[in-house]
Parts: sequence; C-alpha cells; structure tokens
Amino acid sequence: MKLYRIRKGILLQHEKNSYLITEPWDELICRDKLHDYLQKQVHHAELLAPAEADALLNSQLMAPIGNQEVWAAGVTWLRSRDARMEESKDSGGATFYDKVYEAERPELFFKAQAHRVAAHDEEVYIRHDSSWNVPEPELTLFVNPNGRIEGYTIGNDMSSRSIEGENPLYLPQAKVYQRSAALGPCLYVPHAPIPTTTKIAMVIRRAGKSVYSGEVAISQIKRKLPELASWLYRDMDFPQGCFLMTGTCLVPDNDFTLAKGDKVEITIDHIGTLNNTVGFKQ
Ligand code: DO4
Ligand code: MG
Repeated sequence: MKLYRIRKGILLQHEKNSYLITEPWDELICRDKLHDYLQKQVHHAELLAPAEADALLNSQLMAPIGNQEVWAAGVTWLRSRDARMEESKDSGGATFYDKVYEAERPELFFKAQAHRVAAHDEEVYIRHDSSWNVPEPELTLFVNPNGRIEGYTIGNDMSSRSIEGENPLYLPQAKVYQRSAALGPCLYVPHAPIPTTTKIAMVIRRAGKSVYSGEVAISQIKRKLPELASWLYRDMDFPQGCFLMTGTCLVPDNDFTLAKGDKVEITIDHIGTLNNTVGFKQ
C-alpha cells in the first residue's frame, strides 16, 4: 500500500485503486500495524476515479512528512566508508570512518525538520560555500513512536564532500542546510519488511545526458535495518515517529560534483522514483 500526502488529505493506493483519506497525517502514520489499519480503511474511504487521482498527484503532491524529525545513518556501506576515507585523508579524519564501520554503535546524525525537506519534483539545494557536492540515495525508514518500522520512502541525503572532507567536525554543516534532504514520492506500507533483494538505483542527468548511474541491492548493507532504528530510539522519544535515512551505497567518482540544473532520479523497487532538480537557496 502507498500513502501519498497531498494538499487535500492523503491518497491511498491499493491494488490499482486510489482512495481519499482525511485523517491527519501524523495521527494516521503513527498507528501500530499501519498496514492492517489501512486495509480496513479501504472499505470506508472515498474511491477516486483514476483521472482524478492522477490530477491530484500531479498538482498537489507534498513530501510524505508531517511533524517528524529526519535522522540519518552513515557509513553503513563499504562504498561510503571508502569514499569518506578518501575525502578526509588530508585532514587526518579517515580513521574515524574506518572505526565506525566496524563498531557496534552506528553513526547517527540529525538531518532535517520537515520545513527543510524537498518533495518529489521540487528543487534540492547545494550550498554556496561548498565546492564538491553529491546526492546520496538512501532507503528511508518510517519508525513509529513505539520504535516499529511501519513504512519506507526514498531519501536523498544531499551532502557537501568538500566541507565534510575538510574536517569531520563540520559534518552538521555538510549535511544540514535548507533543502539538503528530499523525501518521496510516497510512504510505502507493506505487510512484511521490505525484501533484501530490493534495489536502489540513481541516475543523474545534465542537459538531458546521463552523467552518473548506479544500482545496488540492499542486501549489501552492513547493518540490519531494525538495529539502526533501535539505536536511534535509545534514550530518545519520538512522539510523532521519525524518518531514518539508512546510508548511501552509490557515490559518484571523485571528479564528479553536482551543478545547478542537474536532475537527480532515485528509484527504489516497490516504492517508486523520487525526482529532484538541483538549485541554490535564493
Ligand atoms: O559520515 C558521514 C556521513 C555518512 C553518510 O551520510 C552516509 O554514509 O550515507
Ligand atoms: Mg548519507
């Protein structure tokens, strides 16, 4: 089942049908056993004609987030560890990435509040004071207030490699700024955990031409998804639940940096495709 947050309410897609739900977003997604609850809603909700559902999705789509915080895990894939070790070798910071990849405690960092998050088809930003910028395509968990993973969405953890590479203590500036995160297009709520065969793919296009493409299966992640959620919920409450980006596996070569106008297309099996254009804060 897929939940799309639209200005008029919530559009629920189930077996090729679309329904309109008017319950508040935060209240709905925070329910335990969300999939079972949604299955019951199908009998009460308003059925939308296909053309009406398409029109709503094309004109009213928002990021699938209400009052939740967005957090992120880092260095959960070998490729991310290696890229970070390379970018920080001159600052002497490389060893920290190596250590955290092997450690029991994962790297977790605060990423965004909802007002800094871009929706599908909106612009994501690069910082004016950063010379080396990349998107990070990440499977993103929705963890409810009781710490249960109830849904999944696609996340883009936009990052400044020049700022993080200069000094790992600059991580919050490399990671947290206006529109440094994108989420969407929907919240996917399956009846069972997402399979490990699920693939994450990213294409970056410049002036219509592909300048990067890559694909990986989530089976290659170093840590278990519930393990990441349970570390995040240690000694912290999330009354509205929380979105947790689970780390990147696809990192363009070191000579690549994003430019204004680039189109970033991230696809995750079962969930869909998140499209964003790169820009700057005005
Ligand atoms: O250690 C810095 C951030 C790592 C990260 O965002 C990732 O691995 O995806
Ligand atoms: Mg990341």
